[in-house]
Amino acid sequence: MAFSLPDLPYAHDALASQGMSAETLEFHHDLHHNAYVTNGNAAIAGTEWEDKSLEQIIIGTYDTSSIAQNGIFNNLSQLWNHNQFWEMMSPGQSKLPGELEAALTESFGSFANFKTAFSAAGAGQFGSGWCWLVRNADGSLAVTKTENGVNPLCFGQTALLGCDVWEHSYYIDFRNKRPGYLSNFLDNLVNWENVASRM
Ligand code: MN3
Repeated sequence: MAFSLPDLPYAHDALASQGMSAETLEFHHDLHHNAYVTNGNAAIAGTEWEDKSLEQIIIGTYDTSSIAQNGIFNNLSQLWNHNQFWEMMSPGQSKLPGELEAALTESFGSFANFKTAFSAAGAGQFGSGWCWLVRNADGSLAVTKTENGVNPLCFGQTALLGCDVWEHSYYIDFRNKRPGYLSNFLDNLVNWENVASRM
């Protein structure tokens, strides 16, 4: 079964007043995300992975011995990552649910400390990748960063929040200012109710 490109959960210009332009979403969703769909489907055609779920393919093809990974993993992990990413943002200011604020305060000392740690992870990822808020198998929360398309599924973690720090995610709106993109993401774009729903 071939994978398909999900529609954005909002209009292309819905986040423009919050720092993510229609042009960014046209490139990022319609071109970059779509390329992962096309290339991922081509990579699994005729292989043992053809009828597997996205999650099974990601976990099954992740190579712990290689930073470069392989074409199946790279494209389909990025497909999954972007499927999550659009859902993790929302038009309009999102309210931080009390249960999530309490969990973040317990794990990081305060909501502000969590944001500092998350931004530092994203800014500190050398080259392309992602930063994450994850829930570990033991229930604890952590901030992590991963290279290229690697994601929390590879480590048995649940992705609560992820931010794409590939240049294609911020170069149109923030040029080379990745830290500014990250702080804007946390302050204006995150759908905190979606994050809480993943707990
Ligand atoms: Mn991307």
